[in-house]
Amino acid sequence: MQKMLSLLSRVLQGSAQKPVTGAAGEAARVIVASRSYADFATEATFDIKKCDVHRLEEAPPTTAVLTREQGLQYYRTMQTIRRMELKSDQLYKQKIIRGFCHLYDGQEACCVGLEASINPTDHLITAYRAHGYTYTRGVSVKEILAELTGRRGGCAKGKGGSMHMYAKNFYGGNGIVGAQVPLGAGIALACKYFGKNEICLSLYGDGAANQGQIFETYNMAALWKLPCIFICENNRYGMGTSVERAAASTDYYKRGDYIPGLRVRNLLFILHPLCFKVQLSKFKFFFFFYYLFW
Ligand SMILES: Cc1ncc(C[n+]2csc(CCOP(=O)(O)OP(=O)(O)O)c2C)c(N)n1
Ligand SMILES: [Mg+2]
Repeated sequence: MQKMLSLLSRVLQGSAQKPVTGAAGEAARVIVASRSYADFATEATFDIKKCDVHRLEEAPPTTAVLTREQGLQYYRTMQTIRRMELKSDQLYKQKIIRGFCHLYDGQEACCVGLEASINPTDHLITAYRAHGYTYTRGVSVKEILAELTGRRGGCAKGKGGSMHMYAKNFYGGNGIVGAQVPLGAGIALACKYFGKNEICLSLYGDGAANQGQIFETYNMAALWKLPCIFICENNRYGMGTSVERAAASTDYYKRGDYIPGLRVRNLLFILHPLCFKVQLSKFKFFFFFYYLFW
């Protein structure tokens, strides 16, 4: 990856300059090739689009500082997931992956940002588009691909496939749309019951957001003050039906009513762990995020 980045930077440098031929050109190429990471800035500040809030007094900060290490780590993780998903796509079409194969390409920033914002001891449960979270929760690409191709070395011994992957503090991979949301509240209840200072992230798609069990869960989570964060990953479609055709209100971040909510439009925000950490320590309970992907 480092080689790739330095190559990219060389390419960009080269294309920004006029082509130089002969000995001068050769010297220029040597100079460009000798650029190293040390030449780059150690951190960068990003502007973040203001988030819409519901029942929150203040919105998260509108700027974020990202160090080079953070940036490279996030980029590398997102690239790995993208490549893994594109390969899986190909393997599925070649019928080497059989059964289901629900890809996560395009939504990588979500799982990478969320993982950067929580502790490994925190808990996470998601719907059936689980490959990205399986990776960010610590399972190797090899084990994920082995699982997808039904091999013994897979993270569920090859018996779970695309929808049923698990890892430490990661509860899948759930094929029944919406069913993981109450399960997530149950995990949060266990955290509270055992007096652990941990939280559970409970993810679902826009296609699940109109289900009754989700509203029952909001109610119980708010009533019992569970350390649960509900996250609606809105990619605007559920089985090809657009959110406008499926939902009377697409303001998913307000759905919890008594639960504070936040609408996140800028994916760079997700790539900034500090924003989340500040927010988490401040509000802790019933956080409700909303992501958009376009
Ligand atoms: C209870 C239930 N009903 C229907 C389905 C069939 N189904 C599979 S995926 C899907 C749409 C899910 O959309 P969304 O939650 O937005 O997830 P996305 O595919 O966009 O990630 C449906 C209805 C199911 N798996 N479970
Ligand atoms: Mg969707």
